[in-house]
Amino acid sequence: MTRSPRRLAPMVLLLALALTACGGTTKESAQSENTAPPATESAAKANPDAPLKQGLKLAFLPKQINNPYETIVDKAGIEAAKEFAAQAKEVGPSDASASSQISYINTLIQQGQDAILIAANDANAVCGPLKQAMAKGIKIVSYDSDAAPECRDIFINQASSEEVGRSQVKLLAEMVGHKGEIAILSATANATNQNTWIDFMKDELGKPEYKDMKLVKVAYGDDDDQKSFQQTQGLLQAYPDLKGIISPTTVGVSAAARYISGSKYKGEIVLTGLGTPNQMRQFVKDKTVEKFALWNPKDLGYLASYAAAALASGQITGEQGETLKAGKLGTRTIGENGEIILGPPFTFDAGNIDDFDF
Ligand code: RAM
Repeated sequence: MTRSPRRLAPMVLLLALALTACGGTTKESAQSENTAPPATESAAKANPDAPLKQGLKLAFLPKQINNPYETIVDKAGIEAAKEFAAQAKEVGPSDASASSQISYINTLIQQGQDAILIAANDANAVCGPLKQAMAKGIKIVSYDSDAAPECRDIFINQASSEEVGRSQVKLLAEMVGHKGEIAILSATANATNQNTWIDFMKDELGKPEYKDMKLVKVAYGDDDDQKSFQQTQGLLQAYPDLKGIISPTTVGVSAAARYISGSKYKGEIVLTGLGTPNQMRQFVKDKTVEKFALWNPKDLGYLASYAAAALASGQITGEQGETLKAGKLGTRTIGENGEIILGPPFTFDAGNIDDFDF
């Protein structure tokens, strides 16, 4: 890889620090509103000099296992765990639902994992079981899609949620000439990450420069390839004047591209979103898609793995201001609400897509 989104990391770190400096609700204050914080958490004190424990058991619980994006993230996290002699694995459902994740959390508690890393399908529905895990001393790292802050120790966010939401609108607006009806094809209706991004998209669309753009529909493909394909077809039939679609999910944007590339809408409708270069390459080459964005999913898994180990070893507790030593990614500071931001979204197009292989 010659041009990596990772190179932009220092900028994001600055952004994260700037956001931190703005203040707001800290994880500590969020927890104090909770009537029953886990006893293990309130007593914990960070010891930055503690060595990483050997033989830690880490379990990645993605939104669903048959999502190529989640596979890249988790595989990289499992690889990273070898650097500190931990045993890491991935378990999870084949559908992106919170109820399916709950039974996995219960099993992981019984197995006595040292940390559970979860991409939550619903911020609140997984909260009860996660709290039970925390009460047993299991560290909880949310990554990709956050759980409610009181149900995890730290959230490894792939990019600033605000930056993702606003930049997706800007990208589409440039390509449709700031005019016309647009739609969003999302993942599941309860996905924390997509819903946060969509809120920022709506806020961005409220600015005067987008007065001639109208969001007509938010559709949900549930991060299921077939459903996302059908939802794309449905959107184009229901809204004949539609000019653009944003699909902020790798599953959705690739399914939408596949539908459009084989339809009469190719060349008529602008599609952008968040996709992996390997899934989107053919649709950029055949000119179905001009530009889309993402970050480095391997780094997300890597950073989450180090965060889990640092928590389980007592180096950090997840409080704002603590620093995480994250191997080749260097040192990261925990921002407000117990969040670490990986890096900014990166835009892929025909000129750079062949530089990437993930
Ligand atoms: C899909 C999932 C994931 C999201 C990416 C961009 O793979 O919905 O949560 O972060 O897209």
